[in-house]
Amino acid sequence: MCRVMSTQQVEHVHAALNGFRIELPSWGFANTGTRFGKFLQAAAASSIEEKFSDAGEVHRLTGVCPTIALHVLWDLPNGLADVGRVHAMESQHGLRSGAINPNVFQDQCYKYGSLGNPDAEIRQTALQHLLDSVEIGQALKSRDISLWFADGSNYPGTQNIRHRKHWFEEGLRATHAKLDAEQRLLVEYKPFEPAFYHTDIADWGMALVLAKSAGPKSRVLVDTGHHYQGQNIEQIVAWLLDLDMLGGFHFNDRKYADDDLTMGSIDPYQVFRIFHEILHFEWETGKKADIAYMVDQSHNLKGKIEAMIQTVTTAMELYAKAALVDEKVLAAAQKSCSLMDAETCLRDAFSTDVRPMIREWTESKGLPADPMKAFRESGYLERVTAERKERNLASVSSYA
Ligand code: RM4
Ligand code: MN
Ligand code: MN
Repeated sequence: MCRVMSTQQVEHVHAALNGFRIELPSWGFANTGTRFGKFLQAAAASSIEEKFSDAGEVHRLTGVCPTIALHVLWDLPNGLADVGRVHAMESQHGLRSGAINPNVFQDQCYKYGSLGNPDAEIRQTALQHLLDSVEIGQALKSRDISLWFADGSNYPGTQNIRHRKHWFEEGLRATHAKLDAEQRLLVEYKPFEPAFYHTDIADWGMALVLAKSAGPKSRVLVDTGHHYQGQNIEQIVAWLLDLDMLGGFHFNDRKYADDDLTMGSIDPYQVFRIFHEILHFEWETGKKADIAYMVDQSHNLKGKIEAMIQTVTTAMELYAKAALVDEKVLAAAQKSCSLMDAETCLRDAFSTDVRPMIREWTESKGLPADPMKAFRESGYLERVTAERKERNLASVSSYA
């Protein structure tokens, strides 16, 4: 049986938290909605300055999110010309730029796709944006270019799936060729939405094939919301780890589709199982898995900064629980097929209340023991609400 909460295990949790970082998405602080409309929040960030400020606040309170992922079109609409401003914000808010997310899904020209578009000129436009994004990444010294494509089709027979695959291979190879030695290309997959018949990069197998063909600095990005119901995500994680092809995560939770709910809100055991596969791999191989943990959420109803603080706290708790798994006992139980003992080993760790250990850890770092409470007492929300209210509530939002 597993024993939890020994001094050694507490130390193990603290060591795990020392190495734990999670990246916040700039777009998680902005007004976003469903396809039926947006409910506007008075305190939402509507400029990159405000997104940096909000993310800086979350990092100040939690200590584990020093980077902010940027979406090129939304955050650097002038491309490279905006890099100077971003540098200034980095030092002002004590953050660094994280993954650079190109946007080849929003402009009108991408109606029938970007890299997979049958029109060579549009493919070239998309490629140019990806190459510009690589340059932005270099200028910001950000490591990852994180690629998500909306490409696909809505009706059977309307597109040549194989041609589109070849165009993706070409485009990704050309993008990879522009990376410098420090950069990586992360390829994200998603089975549906906005395309509802076929999506060009629909699952981890397709992402893996494309990442492999693009070049050695490519890896697969797993967005936890981008799977069919019931799919075993931790098995995908285990395979990608074994292949040295797991580049990062977009964490969020869902009940039905790509719901972008806060991490662990629906199924915390799922996140725990993912972290467990990673920590078990590290224990067994003695290697540190080189994975970018990122949040990709859309907070329509929850207060955006509070949702982010809650997410970071949840991530730390689930990571700490996974660090409590007694790897040795588990490995022995797996080997002898002692099913009850193996499963109990996981469940003991998952059931442990790690909050006191995390509080100890945060206090030892000079961070607030309860970041949500500290946020509510800081007056930050009242201040930004007053500053941003007028502009936010004046923006219109409708479905049709
Ligand atoms: C997609 C995908 C991408 C994200 C966009 C906004 O569904 O998850 O990672 O950048 O949404
Ligand atoms: Mn994503
Ligand atoms: Mn998504």
